[in-house]
Amino acid sequence: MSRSEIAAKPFPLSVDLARAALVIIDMQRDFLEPGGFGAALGNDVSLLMAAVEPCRRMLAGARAAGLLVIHTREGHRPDLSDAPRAKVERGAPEKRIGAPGPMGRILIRGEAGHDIVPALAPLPEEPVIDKPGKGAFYQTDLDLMLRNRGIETLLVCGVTTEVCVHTTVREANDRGYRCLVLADACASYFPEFHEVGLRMIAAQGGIFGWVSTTDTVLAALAAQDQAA
Ligand code: TIU
Repeated sequence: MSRSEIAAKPFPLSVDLARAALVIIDMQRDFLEPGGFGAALGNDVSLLMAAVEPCRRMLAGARAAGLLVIHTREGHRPDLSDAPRAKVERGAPEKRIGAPGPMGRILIRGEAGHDIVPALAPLPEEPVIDKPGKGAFYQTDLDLMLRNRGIETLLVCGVTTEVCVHTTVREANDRGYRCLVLADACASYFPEFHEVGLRMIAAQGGIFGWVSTTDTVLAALAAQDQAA
């Protein structure tokens, strides 16, 4: 497979698509749907729904091009043994991790709210990384999985831009992966944090990575398909 030049900020990124993976961060019902954790924290969850369609298009394009697709979910064991007290003991007790909510216990594995939204449901062969933290590398086997596949570049999308997407991109950058963040396929409860979060990634010559769009990356994937 040949290399593709993908237009991005702060400069075009040359990507070997055979060594690229799509990583979709935490597109879970708890964050996106009314009644979940995000809503319990007082957020307007409709802001996050804007990322679903771009993620769906990116997912379809990545699948068609044969890219490795990895999904992540933030959540904890039902006994909360993997949840630091410092993370759990925040906010009103009835809205904390593990508390009962309309979609089951908030951010608990196996509960309906912990699931990925139906539009982005993983296929059986697509790895799902269950992570106890904001970053997808912390206490998971993501790095091992990527190295076993020879992955060099991560196409990253999901929610929220400045929390789990940012933390994951920073972790990946320190581990030597090139991260291309798909701006329109990420979202935040705070539009200004989304904007500034993306600017922070591409600033200083791409201090954490590159920022592009779903359409730009889909066009690169399609061009590569035609060349093949
Ligand atoms: N996935 C993720 O970003 N987890 C969060 O808790 N995000 C918030 O913005 N709260």
